[in-house]
Amino acid sequence: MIRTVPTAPYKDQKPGTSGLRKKVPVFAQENYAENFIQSIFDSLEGFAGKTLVIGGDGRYYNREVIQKALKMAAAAGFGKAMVGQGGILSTPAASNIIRKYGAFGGIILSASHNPGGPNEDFGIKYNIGNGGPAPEKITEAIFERSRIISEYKIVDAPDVDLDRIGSVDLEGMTVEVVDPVADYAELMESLFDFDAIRNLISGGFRIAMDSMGAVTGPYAKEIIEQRLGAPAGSVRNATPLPDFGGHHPDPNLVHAKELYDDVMSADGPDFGAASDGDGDRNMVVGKDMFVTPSDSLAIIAANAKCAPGYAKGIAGIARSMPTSAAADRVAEKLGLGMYETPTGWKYFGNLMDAGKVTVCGEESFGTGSDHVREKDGLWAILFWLNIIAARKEGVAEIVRKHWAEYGRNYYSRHDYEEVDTDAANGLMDALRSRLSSLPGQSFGDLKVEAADDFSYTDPIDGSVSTRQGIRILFEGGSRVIFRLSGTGTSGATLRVYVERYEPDASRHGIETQAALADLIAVADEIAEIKTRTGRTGPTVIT
Ligand code: VG1
Ligand code: CO
Repeated sequence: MIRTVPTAPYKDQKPGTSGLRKKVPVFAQENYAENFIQSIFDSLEGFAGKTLVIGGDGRYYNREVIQKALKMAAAAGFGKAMVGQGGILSTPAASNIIRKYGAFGGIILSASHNPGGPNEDFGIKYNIGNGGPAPEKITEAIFERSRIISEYKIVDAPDVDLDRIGSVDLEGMTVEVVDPVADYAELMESLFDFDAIRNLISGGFRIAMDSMGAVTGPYAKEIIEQRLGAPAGSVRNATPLPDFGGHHPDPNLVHAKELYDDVMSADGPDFGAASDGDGDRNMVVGKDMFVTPSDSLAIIAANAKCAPGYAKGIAGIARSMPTSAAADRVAEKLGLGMYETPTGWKYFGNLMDAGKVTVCGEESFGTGSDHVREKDGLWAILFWLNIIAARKEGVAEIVRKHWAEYGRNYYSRHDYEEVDTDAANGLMDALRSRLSSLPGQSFGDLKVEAADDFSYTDPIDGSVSTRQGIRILFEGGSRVIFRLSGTGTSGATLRVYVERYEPDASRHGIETQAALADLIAVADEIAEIKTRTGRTGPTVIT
């Protein structure tokens, strides 16, 4: 039986870079999740009788919201819902299931790399039929709807057993509980040379994969340990936990430091990898070498033909604006199209659908391709293993040779987290007001060539996204970029992205922060970071 429940709107349900993210106590307010889910359905058309995919990263509150979403999907008229067993679907696996089974769309419950638990973060995101994050015009419509919503519909029924694989009826809608791993593992096997990777591993190459107590655990165990034959225990923190075991499931040098230290130790593994809460990010480290995500994109693109799924070559490359230009040099050399988009995976979807690009990446530990429409952590890790197996070289050798051939883009991101919101907005406004006067000015040896607030016109549908980050471009290709995060849940996070291009191979061994020191100082001088935020330094450096 369908019940119509009166509700009052919440004013703060504006989706950010990747869906709606709030603390659990905010989501647990009366009708909060229901309002947002109904606002999603009210913003869509033509889904009667069609399939909706539902799954999440297993964090605290995942199962509760899945039950709500299932009962509301049934009331809204979906014909079928496919949900991962235990409520689990990594973000790339959900994207794959939407595409493979021709679903109308999907709801992914995740706050990605943010911590989980009763007082930590939760999130809801809608993905469209191509498997990718909803474009801005849909997220805008959802937000507009959430501001005036007055009722939602839900079926009265007992909870669905999420742990038993198979189909059940939910008041006229079929709910199919599916194995979350099988389709994804099959897809990976179709793209990469598993025989070559198996040989690499049986030859003694040691892998350590840290799933950080988050969603990739079961995926990595099946693929890396079962199908590729790595010894049991190669995948660490492999059980998805509601609080990620207290970890901050963000694969970077700060939060995956244990793994990094292990790989760097004398008798440590040859290859280290980690993924985030919902499985779309990756970190790759080798002996004596941390691979920056920007370099990773460039190296994957340059070596794509090593992998059977990309043997014919790639169509083009896209990167988010703050991501380093390392990939641009590969595109130039290979004669490929190169696209620069705003931050967030949703901007890559149209380019991939139109066949303009095959691989995409972001500096925030995100890499992926048109095999799905999300970034994909394990995909990137497997791509690296495939390249290592094909080239018979280690991570450090591959990276150094890449720099020697293309030059090195020194790169670092400095985050100032939980800054006072007014101070952060004031800093950005002040920068904006100086944009026209900066070109021509010199700061030490650095002369500003151009400065703007990045704006993007989608080449496929013509949609325009403005105010996507302040860019200060210096002569010679160095740059500093300022943006405010759109995924945080308290205060504001200022991100400062710093990059310098160094063509000279004899200067490729400098420590990154030292290589960028003058740019970092200029960033502070121009944006008045210390004085405006009251911070003496960043909270996280990646
Ligand atoms: C951050 C990253 C961005 C990424 C987004 C979602 O956004 O910078 O590159 O696409 O997170 O990643 P922001 O607005 O906080 O800078 V995930 O792994 O949360 O889906
Ligand atoms: Co993520």
